[in-house]
Amino acid sequence: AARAQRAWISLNAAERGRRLWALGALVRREAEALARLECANTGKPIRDCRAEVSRVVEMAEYWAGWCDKIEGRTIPVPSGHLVYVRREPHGVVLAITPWNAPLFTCGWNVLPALAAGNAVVLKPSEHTPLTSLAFGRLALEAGLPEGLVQVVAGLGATTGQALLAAPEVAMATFVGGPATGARVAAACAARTIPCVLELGGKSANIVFDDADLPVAVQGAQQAIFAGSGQSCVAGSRLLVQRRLHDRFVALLAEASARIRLGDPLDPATEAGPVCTARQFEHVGALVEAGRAEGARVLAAPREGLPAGGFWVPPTILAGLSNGARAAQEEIFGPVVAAIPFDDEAEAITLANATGFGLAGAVWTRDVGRAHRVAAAVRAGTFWVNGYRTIHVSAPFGGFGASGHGRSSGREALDAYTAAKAVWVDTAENPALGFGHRPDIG
Ligand code: TXE
Repeated sequence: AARAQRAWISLNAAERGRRLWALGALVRREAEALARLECANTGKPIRDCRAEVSRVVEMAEYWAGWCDKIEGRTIPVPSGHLVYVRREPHGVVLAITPWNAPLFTCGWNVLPALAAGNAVVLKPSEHTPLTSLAFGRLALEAGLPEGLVQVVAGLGATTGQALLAAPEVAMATFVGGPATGARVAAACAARTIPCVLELGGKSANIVFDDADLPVAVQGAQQAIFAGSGQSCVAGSRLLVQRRLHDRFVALLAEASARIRLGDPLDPATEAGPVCTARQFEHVGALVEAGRAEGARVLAAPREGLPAGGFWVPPTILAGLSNGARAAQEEIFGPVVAAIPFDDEAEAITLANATGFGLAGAVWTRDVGRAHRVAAAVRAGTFWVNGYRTIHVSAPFGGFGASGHGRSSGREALDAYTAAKAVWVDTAENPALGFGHRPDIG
């Protein structure tokens, strides 16, 4: 990887861009095969897999465009030196990705690192490595130097940790759960290398009683039940103004019962099973914790589901307090905690009463309130009258336990490069020797 990175950076920037663009074109050419592979490996509905593959093409095109636009700047220092800043790639970046959106997170993390001039070693989740391995082959076919993108499949505690300890790895990016994120950060700290962490969330989806009701109900459904809730930005805490709360929960339960669960390969399927046995048990345990803490459990009927499989019907935990375990821990399944609030101040307090800070949303027709709430909620992404839209061109990342650093948009280039200041002495008679220049700090 280190050798390939030197070959990569010695190409001119426009050529690097052309090759990333070519990689995107190959992903487009293989889109259907990649989508089917992703579907088989994750159990995600094929229509979601198709959409995610097309987002990876979009990422490749976006980052291809950045390759020849990573510019420096000059700084008017008092000593009269010419000081310019170069953005240097770190060298070899290690990307560790999760199972919930394997190819999407592969593109999301690998492509900006390459655009910034790095090589990438990718360690996909042991549960879902297949599309990442296919992506590695496409990278070769696109003309990226051999070794520039390396996909190392294996377990996190062994392969992941070994890669984190490799002296060539100069930076790491991680997407996954908070406990693993802390381990990755500790391994990076031990080697004093930087890392970008994208961890979980317990995002607040706040509905005021002046919201457009049918649209907000549909939005709340999308927010938590899309991808069977296995989404880092899932709107897993539904805060509803008290006057509207019971009606909203009833409408949401009714709408959720109509979500088509079934064979992920069927194009009509809207939600699949959860991905792994472990996740299935985790979701079940948290629903039970919610019940034990007094939640009214509203689950869509299970009839008609294929036999076997880790099926969890869309589930609402109503009447929980915000401090309950099921309202605080990331469930990462199709389970939402519905919590009432009285006024704007309380909505903001509840939204921020979590260690996480990944995303959130507000539904209201009051434009002033929308902006006030957007400013007050501690989250890396916030939606007004919408949910779930993210794009490679906008910064994405978290506050607090949701991680740090930004993995998309131009902000990602700061993470994937380090600034180097070059000082050029332009004085006519530069004083030589130690301590002769009072103007130098
Ligand atoms: O993910 P892990 P898990 C949350 C979700 C879930 C919980 C645990 O709530 O229930 O995390 O999921 C690698 N050193 N999210 O256990 O462990 C691992 O091989 C280095 C939210 O499946 O975080 C995989 O490639 N690497 C999240 C990656 O880390 C290690 C997405 C993620 O696995 C490692 C996934 C170690 N010691 C889970 N241990 C989101 N918010 O998007 C594991 N890995």
